[in-house]
Amino acid sequence: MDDPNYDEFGNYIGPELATSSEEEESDVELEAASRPGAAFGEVAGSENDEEIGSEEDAEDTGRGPMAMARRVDISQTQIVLHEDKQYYPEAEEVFGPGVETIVQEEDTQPITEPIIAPIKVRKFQVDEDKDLPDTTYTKEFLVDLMGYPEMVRNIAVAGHLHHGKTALVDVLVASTHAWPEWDKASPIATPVTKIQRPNDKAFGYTDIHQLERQRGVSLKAMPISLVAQTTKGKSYALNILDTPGHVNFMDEVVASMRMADGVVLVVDAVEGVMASTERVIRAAIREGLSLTLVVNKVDRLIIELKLPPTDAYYKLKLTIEEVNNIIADCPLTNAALRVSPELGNVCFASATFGWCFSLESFARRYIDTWGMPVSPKELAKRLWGDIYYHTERRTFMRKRAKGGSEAKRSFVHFILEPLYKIFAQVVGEDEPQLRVVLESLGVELRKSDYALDARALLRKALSHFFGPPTGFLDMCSEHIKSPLENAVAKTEHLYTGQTDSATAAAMRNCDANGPLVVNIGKQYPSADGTQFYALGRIFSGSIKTGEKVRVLGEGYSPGDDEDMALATVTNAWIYCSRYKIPVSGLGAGGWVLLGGVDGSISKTATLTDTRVSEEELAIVRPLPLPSESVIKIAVEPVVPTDLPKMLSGLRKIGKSYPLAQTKVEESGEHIVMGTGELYLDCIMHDLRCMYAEIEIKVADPIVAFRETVSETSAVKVFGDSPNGKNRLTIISSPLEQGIAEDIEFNRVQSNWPARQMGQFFESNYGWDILAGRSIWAFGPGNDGPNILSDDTLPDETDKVRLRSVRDSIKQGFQWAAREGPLCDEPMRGTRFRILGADLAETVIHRGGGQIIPAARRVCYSSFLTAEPRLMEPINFVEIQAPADCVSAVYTVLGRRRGHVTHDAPKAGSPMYTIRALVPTIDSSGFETDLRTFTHGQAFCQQYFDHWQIVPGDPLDKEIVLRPLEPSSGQQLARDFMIKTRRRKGLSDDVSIDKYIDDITLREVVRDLHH
Ligand SMILES: Nc1nc2c(ncn2[C@@H]2O[C@H](COP(=O)(O)OP(=O)(O)O)[C@@H](O)[C@H]2O)c(=O)[nH]1
Ligand SMILES: [Mg+2]
Repeated sequence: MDDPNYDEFGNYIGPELATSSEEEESDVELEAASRPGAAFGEVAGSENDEEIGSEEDAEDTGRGPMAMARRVDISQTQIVLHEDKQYYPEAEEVFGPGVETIVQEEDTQPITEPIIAPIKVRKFQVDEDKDLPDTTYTKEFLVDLMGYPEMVRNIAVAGHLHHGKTALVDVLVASTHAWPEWDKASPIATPVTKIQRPNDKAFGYTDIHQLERQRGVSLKAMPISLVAQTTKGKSYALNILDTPGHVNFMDEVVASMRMADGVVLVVDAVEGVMASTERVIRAAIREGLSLTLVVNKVDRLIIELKLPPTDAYYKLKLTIEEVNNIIADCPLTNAALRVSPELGNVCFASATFGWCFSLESFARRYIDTWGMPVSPKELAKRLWGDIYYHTERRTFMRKRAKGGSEAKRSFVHFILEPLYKIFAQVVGEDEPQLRVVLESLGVELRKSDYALDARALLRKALSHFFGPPTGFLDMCSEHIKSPLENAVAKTEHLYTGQTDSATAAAMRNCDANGPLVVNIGKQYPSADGTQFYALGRIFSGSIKTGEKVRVLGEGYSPGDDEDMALATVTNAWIYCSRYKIPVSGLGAGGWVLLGGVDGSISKTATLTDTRVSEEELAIVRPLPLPSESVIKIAVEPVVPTDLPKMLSGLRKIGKSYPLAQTKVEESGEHIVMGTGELYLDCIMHDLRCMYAEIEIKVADPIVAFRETVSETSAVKVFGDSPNGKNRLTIISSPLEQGIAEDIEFNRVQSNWPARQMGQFFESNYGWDILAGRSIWAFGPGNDGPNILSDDTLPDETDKVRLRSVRDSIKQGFQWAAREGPLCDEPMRGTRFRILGADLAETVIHRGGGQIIPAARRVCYSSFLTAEPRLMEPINFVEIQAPADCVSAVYTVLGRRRGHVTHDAPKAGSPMYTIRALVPTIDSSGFETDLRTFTHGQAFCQQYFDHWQIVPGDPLDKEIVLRPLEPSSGQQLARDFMIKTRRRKGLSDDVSIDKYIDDITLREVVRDLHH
């Protein structure tokens, strides 16, 4: 600080500097000189007053004369008004006419956003909406036929994965729809032909979703309606839902069965009955539907396994018997239900070769060709079972004649041998001989057909030989009830309203003039994924476009009309997967696709019209979907501001996937729950590409847990209400095995009268009759697998007072059961018994605000004193593998805490079937692992089976968990609990003090866990 002009702080203290006006002047000068305009003497003039000023300044400084001279040089000397002056050319002059120019301010738009966005093609499905395809019937005929419920059949085609359901539907479509290259029209179909089915022309008419096409597997239940004829030439309108076979998509099957009157079960002749087949049978019987069977892929017995005809018969018979065994095993079966070819409810098919026949339709061919003097029914009866045909005597016999090789089993003689011959001839003979043979069978092919490769030629020859699948129609028309016949059963099974109301009566009569009741069972997105349409079954009345309807959601009940909305039906169609036939209205019995009503629907809904009076309003039961969504993933948008988009996407996912559930965890995580890896994968695809169109982060999959107790509470636990005037004593104990399932499957219901409840528990579980009668509630919800009962003694407790707070205690219990104390997961299989209640005298002191939290806390504390345990979901796994891979399968299972329950060769096939149980938490990636270990030779299907207690005490503080090391054995429970708590943002350990006030009691509980 030597400079005398500045003080020690660096402030200027020297003499005064030049004045501020001088400063300004010099600044302006500089500016004027540096601007190019100024140098050119401002031909273009100046932009504002200040600049005019600067020009004058410039003149003053002596550069003026030159500038003046230039200005004079300009030829345009006429005066142009300031506002008319054109300084710059217009965009049009530069770029020519017809070019749009956009002026953008710099830096106001993110660089990631294009100024002109490219046109997006939003198309996720194949459709032919432009013009309806040609069909063998007129569309009007189909619509007319829908008006006669007795001529309609509503069918769900179901079965195991890849057993040929879609291919079977293709056969029906191919016989009624114009065949021309279906798939050429669709832009997203091209990859399929490469991946799948290179030479046989099975298209997957009902597989329209982008993912279905790419992966060659059905993921959604897709409907198609068509008209087809029986062997006798009678026309029926078929509404068919082609369901997915993958176990993860059981929800779609259940939703389809809800809409249908009967199930066509498709079983692969080689693989036989598999895990999904069994589940389908059980679900169909639970829903009370008729069951018919199609044994598909019969060609594999001939071509792949090369079984001799007699053995092929045994294999087919075995498959049918397997189905019958499961039917017989189902609890609700009426003993009469059996599938067998001679009864007419079994068809044989080879969908890729385009045929499907029943015994009767085959018999008719014989009769028509050779003019046999019997009725097809009579002949058909003799074509199955231990009936033999003596070729020389030409008679049917019950027993094979001794030593006579002339007598052959009739099925083998009349059906299998000719079939084998056609296969052999087509594959083995040259064109001239083959032509003779085929023409003798009435099959005339074009010359070009003979040039096709063997498979294609076989398909042509066989589909010509068998003709349209009339046998299938016979089966459906005879063995599946029409909506009219089934209306009573369906109404009783599903309708929650008064059975004696006019609405219920109309539903039972399938009355097209009655009040409107439509059950929306599924929703379908439009091809661009922006809207949803609702597919429903019309129980009674007629739906018309333009009509106003009430939409009752699943949450609707007569006392609670929050879940009710009004909507107008904007469109009605008959839905055929790839195209929609618009209709102005449709009557009871059939299915209809509606536009404009889906706004308030999340999963299913009931539509009624205003003619149904307020008192009669009731819903059709929601889908009976058991708690199968046990795998969870947490999702989060990469860009946090995209959250609203993701939320609206998640809402759409909920509509499109019947079992998908989404919820927000306390920590703010968005959780999506699904049944398995494929299911969640499809959800994420749809969410990312179709519905939200944003990038989404996904956390590793985790599973849901349940909390339960393993002992009776060690002490009688009591708890006081916040005001200290009420004291509740509750103890908890585990429920007997099976009760939780009974409650969940509604085999016992909370609204039953006490007497019935008592009887149920007495006869099924040996409870004291009073214990059953004193049950107050199930929870959480009305069918939660926990029980609250009142076991107080009248001479100890004031029962009247206790009854007055019953609802509050129930609420406290429900709350506790929904969010257990271990890690906020629901409780399961726990019984809470109220042993004592010391309640305040005045009503005001025992209000909900006092009792609910008290009840909840006592539930928790009694729970914690009863050796609480964690339960985890266990998957059932079915693995198909060749014999030499079996040991590898064991290895993979062993690494994932799995154990084998069944291991046996599959009769009549080279494969082994291994069934095992694997904890769901260890099941992610199992399939990939299995494939790697067996070089892709093993296939597995897995689904949630049951809940099982995790070994170890979750509250044992002595267990030390080491980070990054897998826990095992008795440590697991604690490991799972702590990790779940951390994820949910809870404190690391369960604090017992939070739930128990009494200090001595706390000590007791602490001791318990040491
Ligand atoms: N050999 C043979 N293969 C078939 C037959 N029907 C279907 N397939 C094949 O089985 C696979 C699965 O068929 P798909 O209809 O998609 O099965 P879905 O899962 O039941 O719908 C496809 O590759 C079909 O080509 C059949 O009758 N014979
Ligand atoms: Mg399919």
